[in-house]
Amino acid sequence: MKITSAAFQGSSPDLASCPQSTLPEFALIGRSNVGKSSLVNMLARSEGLAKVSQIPGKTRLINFFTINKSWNLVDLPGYGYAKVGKKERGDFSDFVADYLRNRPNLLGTFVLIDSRIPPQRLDLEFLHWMVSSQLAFILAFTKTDTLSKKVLETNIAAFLTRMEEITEEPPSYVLSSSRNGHGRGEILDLIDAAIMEASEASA
Ligand SMILES: Nc1nc2c(ncn2[C@@H]2O[C@H](COP(=O)(O)OP(=O)(O)OP(=O)(O)O)[C@@H](O)[C@H]2O)c(=O)[nH]1
Ligand SMILES: [Mg+2]
Repeated sequence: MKITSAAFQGSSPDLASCPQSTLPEFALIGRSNVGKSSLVNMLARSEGLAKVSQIPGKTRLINFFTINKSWNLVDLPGYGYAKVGKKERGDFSDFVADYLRNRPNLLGTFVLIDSRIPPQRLDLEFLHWMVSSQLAFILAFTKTDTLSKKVLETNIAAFLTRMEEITEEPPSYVLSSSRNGHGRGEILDLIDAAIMEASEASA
């Protein structure tokens, strides 16, 4: 898929105030700092479209971007944002749960996982919630530019092994780097295929 336009549509603090849209929508979720906003910019090839920060907890609202005037990409606030001095927030916001469960035009969700580190309890808890909520997802292992192929393979295998505790079905996954564009074509192809499939199903 060629990206010809990418436009910020607005930010919403809850599901009720999300822009009404019938366009197919794809959301990015994952722990704070995992690289959601960077991935929006990488996919759109538009630096600065979504705000990126080294400080976790940058994205606090549901941010909407319309790509090629034909589908939406949604940058969600991360979970596990730890405020200094406060207990780590394991639970993610109710409004994000509400969005994921009830947004009518949401077609796909990418759950971003930091490929550099061992499986994290917060990610596994979140994925457990996704599975028990019967929400489909694709895993996207981020920041692959920082690792050798061997370490990357080991880390992904470790994560997939832990996923077996959550679901019998092996999850679909992609590898990505916002630094070098790794995975961009594959993610856009998945989005393209999901849009095609949905339009055929509704025809
Ligand atoms: N090396 C490397 N760094 C990355 C990559 N993607 C993001 N980063 C860095 O990781 C940090 C967090 O990136 P963001 O895109 O803001 O992460 P986020 O998931 O949107 O974070 P919150 O909005 O806080 O939930 C920034 O310093 C980015 O430059 C990547 O693919 N490779
Ligand atoms: Mg962000």
